[in-house]
Amino acid sequence: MLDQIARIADAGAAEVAAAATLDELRAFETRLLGKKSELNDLKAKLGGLQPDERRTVGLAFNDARARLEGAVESRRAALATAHRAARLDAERLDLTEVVAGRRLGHLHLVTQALERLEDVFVGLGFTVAEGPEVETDWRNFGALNFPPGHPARDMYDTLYVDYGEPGATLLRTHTSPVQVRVMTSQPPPIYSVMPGRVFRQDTADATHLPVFHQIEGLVIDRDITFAHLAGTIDAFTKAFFGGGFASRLRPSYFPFTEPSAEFDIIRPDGTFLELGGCGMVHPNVLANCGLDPEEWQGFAFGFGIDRLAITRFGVDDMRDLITNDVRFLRQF
Ligand code: FA5
Repeated sequence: MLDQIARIADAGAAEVAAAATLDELRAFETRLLGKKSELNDLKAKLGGLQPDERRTVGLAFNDARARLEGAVESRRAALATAHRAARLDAERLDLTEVVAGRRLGHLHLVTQALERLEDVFVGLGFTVAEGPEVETDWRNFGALNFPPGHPARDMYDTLYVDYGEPGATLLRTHTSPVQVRVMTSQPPPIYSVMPGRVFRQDTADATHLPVFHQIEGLVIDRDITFAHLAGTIDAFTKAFFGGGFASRLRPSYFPFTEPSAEFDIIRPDGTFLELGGCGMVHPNVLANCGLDPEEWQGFAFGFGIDRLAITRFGVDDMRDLITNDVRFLRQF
């Protein structure tokens, strides 16, 4: 009987290892380990053996069963992995595939603008940092010198997230909370840009989207002045748009910068486009982030990437960026 059990186990294990599909494996499993299996038939004969013999054969029987079960499990895992890999391969969609000499896909124009912005700022000596899209009220507003109830909060039509205390968690309305993350996680000097997606309850129109992109810049070092800010914005404008473009700053107000300015780019034909806000980092913000305003100064800026992308690519209506019309997207 022992020989018979060993033979069943050897033959069964070989069969299982050769199973070509999951269905075939399931059939082998039923035949080898199911109620009507050869092993089960043998088991029924155990009762007729002497007690000593019964123990030895019983152990051999259990070993054979365990061996076959192990073989089935490992073959099942191998077939499942292969099946998954084959499926992924079959479903793979190559967006860069070239059909009849033309690419099928390419980066969205906002992504193209974002990557180019990062390149320009890395070329100017900045590092790139990122933060999450769901933020605390503290980083989005509080640390940036917007106390609760401050009227400047109304400028940002905020979308709150139902998490924790009411009003404590939100979808970030600008990339400025990443400034707070950077200042509280690394010592100055800091020269960073922070691109990302931001959210406001704005109605979509030709120049607004409810979900759009900004890039934030932050410099914290000793003896930083407004002249460094103006020089950086101008260097950026020329590097990004070309030598024929210039920049200009107009007085403005943000709670987290003092003084604050809006900055415009001036096109070679003399027309201008408002791009974003900037200013010297407010001493309260430095203190909120654990930095001594007597020792460290800095500037920050933040501007809209979607607005910059439509200008650069000559698009009239910002809503075209999100309608996913391939006839539009193909042009860029
Ligand atoms: C801010 O968001 C400030 N955090 C900018 C800043 C950073 C100031 C650092 C000082 C220091 P504002 O709300 O103005 O500011 O938005 C900045 C830019 O984002 C705008 O100039 C515009 O280019 C873009 N923007 C704002 N709202 C929208 C929108 N709904 N759709 C597309 N772009 C938008």
